[in-house]
Amino acid sequence: KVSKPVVISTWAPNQKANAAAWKILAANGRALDALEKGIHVTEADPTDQSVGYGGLPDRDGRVTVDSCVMDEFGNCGAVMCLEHILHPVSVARLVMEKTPHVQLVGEGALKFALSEGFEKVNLLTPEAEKAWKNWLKTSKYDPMITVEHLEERNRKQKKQVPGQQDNHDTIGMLALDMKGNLSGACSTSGMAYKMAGRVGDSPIIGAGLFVDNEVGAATATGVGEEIVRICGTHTIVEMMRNGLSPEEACKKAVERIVKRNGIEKAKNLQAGFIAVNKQGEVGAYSVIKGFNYAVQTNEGAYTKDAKYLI
Ligand code: SD4
Repeated sequence: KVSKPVVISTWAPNQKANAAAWKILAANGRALDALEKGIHVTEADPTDQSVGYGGLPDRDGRVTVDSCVMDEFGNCGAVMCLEHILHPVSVARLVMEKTPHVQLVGEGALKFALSEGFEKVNLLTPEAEKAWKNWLKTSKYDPMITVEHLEERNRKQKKQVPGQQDNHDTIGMLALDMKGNLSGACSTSGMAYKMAGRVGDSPIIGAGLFVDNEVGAATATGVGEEIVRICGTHTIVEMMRNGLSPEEACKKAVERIVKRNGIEKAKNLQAGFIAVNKQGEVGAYSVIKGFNYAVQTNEGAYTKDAKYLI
C-alpha cells in the first residue's frame, strides 16, 4: 500500500515548512510546488541561522546561499553562492525551468535572479552580524559538531569550548504527491564562517539532493564536504533501488562517511540524511546524536530523532 501524500524535512523546526507544503499536497498539488512554498517559510525565518534571511555569514560577513530542486522528470536546477536574494529555492527552480543550464553561481546567479524580477534584500540580520563579530574574536572555524554533542562534551570537560557553533539547520525537503510523483528541494546559507566562495553539498545534485521518480528521493544536512565526498543522496537512492528501506539506505551512506574518517574523527562531525521511497515510506540516519526530522502524512504531523551510528 502506498502512503501519499508525504512530506519530510530535515530538522524538527521545519515542521512549519511541512505544514505549508501540506496545504498544496492535500489539495492534490504537485510535489515541487509544495516544496517551494514549504521552503519559503524557512528561508524567510530569521531564527534559522543556517538558511536564507538570518543565516550566518561567511568569514567576511557576507551571507551567501545555496539551493537546488529536482523534480519527477529528473529535471534539476541550482544556485550557489548567491547573495541578496530571499528565496534562492525559487531562483533554483527558474534555472531549471527557464535556462538551458542546471547550475548558476555567484554574480551570474544574482544577475539571473534580478532579471526574473527578484528583489535585492539584505539577508544579514543584526543577530547574525553580532554572532559573526563575536566569532571574529577567535576566528576559529569548527563546523564539526552539533550543540547537543557540544553540551554533552562540555558537561564532561566542565568548560566552554570557544568558537564552536551549531551549524546544522539546513532545510532539505522531499515530497510524494497524490499522483505518486516525487520531488525534492534544499536551501541553506551553508556553514557559518566558511571561506568566501565555499559551496557545500546542499546545491549539488547527487550530494545534497537526489530524486529518481521510479525509486525514491533523499536529501542531506551536516558537514557538506563529507556528504559531497560520498555522493550521499545519490548513493541512498541507488541503495533503495536495490531494495533497501529508506532508513537502511541512509544508514549505508552514514557508514561510508564513518568508514572514510574513522570513528574518532567521525565522532566530531555530523551528517544526517532523510529519504522517502515510492511507497511513501520514510527513513533517516545520522553520524552522531542530535539529528531530527519532521514528517507529515495523512495520519498527521510528527517529528522524530534519527537513529545514529556512533
Ligand atoms: C553545507 N550541508 O553547506 C550544509 C550545511 C548544513 O545545516 O547542513 N547546515 O555544508
